[in-house]
Amino acid sequence: GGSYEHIVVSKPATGVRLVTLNRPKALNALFSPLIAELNHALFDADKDPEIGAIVITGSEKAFAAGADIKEMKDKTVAEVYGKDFIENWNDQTRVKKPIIAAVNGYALGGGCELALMADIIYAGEKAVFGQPEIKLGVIPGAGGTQRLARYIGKARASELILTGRNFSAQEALEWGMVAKVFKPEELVDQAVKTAAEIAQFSPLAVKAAKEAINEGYNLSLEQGLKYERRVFHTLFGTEDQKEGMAAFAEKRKASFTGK
Ligand code: CO8
Repeated sequence: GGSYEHIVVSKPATGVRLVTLNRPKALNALFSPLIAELNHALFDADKDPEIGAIVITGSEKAFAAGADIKEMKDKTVAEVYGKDFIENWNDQTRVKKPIIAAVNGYALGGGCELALMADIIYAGEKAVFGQPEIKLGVIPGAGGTQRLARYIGKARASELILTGRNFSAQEALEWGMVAKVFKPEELVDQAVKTAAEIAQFSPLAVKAAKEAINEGYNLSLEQGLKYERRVFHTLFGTEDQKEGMAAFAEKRKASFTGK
């Protein structure tokens, strides 16, 4: 990852790619060059057969304090609409491998939305989430009004988005937006540990599980169940299914190959 300026990329465990947002002077405010690097790193990990899961994190002070207000403030409609401003900011959602967002510190505006695009959010005890866009004369633009409302419910999302108030890791945990909360200094290690656990399973089954969960969000329950069953059936064509079930019957650890 030596070619990146605003992120740091590493391999902290077998099968895991860790992407650390690294624009400390602006609290990891998201601007186009950072998003371009993030997307590059994510698609690179998605293609890499050695990688089974991805962790995105920031610093202890900030996961990301939102879109870069200084970059945005003078833009006109002709520029933002005409040039599809932030159109590629949700490219993360096209990544097929599981992504864990490990959130310490501020995850505000686009930072909160970036976390909401991940498959799993782990938070540090002192994480601060929020969609403060209303205070800037705009609204969330990358899923805040959509994903947040679906994940924590319309009433809660409306209260947060309309007041712009921050919310805590504890609230996010109670509402089911965050999967687990850890001590700030243990957060990234725990996220990496979970990612490593996921990475040891069949990459085909992992990909299928993520796909079925996400597909279901856009479908009725009946369509979603049908989709799930088809994907479930398809996995019986894999060597990994044979290996996984044979290993259980033979009381040994399965060794998956992605075939
Ligand atoms: N944009 C640009 N610069 C920022 C941002 C930001 N969002 N957040 C912080 N910074 C900069 C500050 O300007 C400051 O720079 P400088 O030292 O040059 O003055 C530096 O980071 C440190 O910040 P503070 O001095 O303010 O640090 P504090 O600890 O006092 O406060 C806060 C931290 C509370 C996080 C504060 O910085 C803050 O309120 N930031 C703005 C939060 C915000 O409103 N975010 C929403 C932005 S709008 C948005 O995200 C729209 C989403 C669009 C889609 C995105 C798709 C992914």
